Amino acid sequence: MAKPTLYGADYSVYVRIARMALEEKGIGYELVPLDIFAAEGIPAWYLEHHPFGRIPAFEHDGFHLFETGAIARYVDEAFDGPALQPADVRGRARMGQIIGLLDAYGYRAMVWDVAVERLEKAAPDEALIASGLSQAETVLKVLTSLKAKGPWLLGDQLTLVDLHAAPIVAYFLKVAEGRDLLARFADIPDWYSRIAGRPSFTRTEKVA
Ligand SMILES: N[C@@H](CCC(=O)N[C@@H](CS)C(=O)NCC(=O)O)C(=O)O
Repeated sequence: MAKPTLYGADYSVYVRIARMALEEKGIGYELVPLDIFAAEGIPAWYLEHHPFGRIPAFEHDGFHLFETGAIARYVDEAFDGPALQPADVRGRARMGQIIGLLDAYGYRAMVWDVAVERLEKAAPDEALIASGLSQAETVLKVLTSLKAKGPWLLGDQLTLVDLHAAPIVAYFLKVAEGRDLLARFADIPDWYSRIAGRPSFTRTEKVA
């Protein structure tokens, strides 16, 4: 089968989620660099791949996709390798629920409102950070309550949920407020250490 292509940058949380899925499946892929924040703007050709101008976008054998959740599911189903989705209906429903809540309530609060605001701004907006932390606390509470018994978020099987959550949490942990908050949730730090030890995680770390 032809090698898939992923368009994106190594600093991106969502690109990393897609890359982790490819790595866990053991699939060779080409990462075409696309800096969404480049001073010269988003190249016009890229809008053919992603009309909303986000990263990543994906292509395999003439099949084009964007939206990381869809890319990761395609990668799991189109290629050989360990299954990254639960076999049972309720497990898959839980997977969809957690990925959905991370996208809707976790990413912006944890990555942008807390981590990027604290790390990148000369005069961080403390009210934004506080509201981001409050939302992050709810996300972590819910993750803790939905986490199944076992090493991974859905139990004994490593799934796309772990791969979706890890890059978001990793970004949040770049700042002290993120580390302090996470430490208050018994199971999640252990889960994080486990996923952070996977080659799919270390191989997709941003090179400084
Ligand atoms: N819903 C999209 C979100 C992708 C996304 O927001 N990517 C970020 C990088 S991590 C991005 O492209 N940001 C550019 C921007 O916000 O303009 C997905 O699931 O792929």
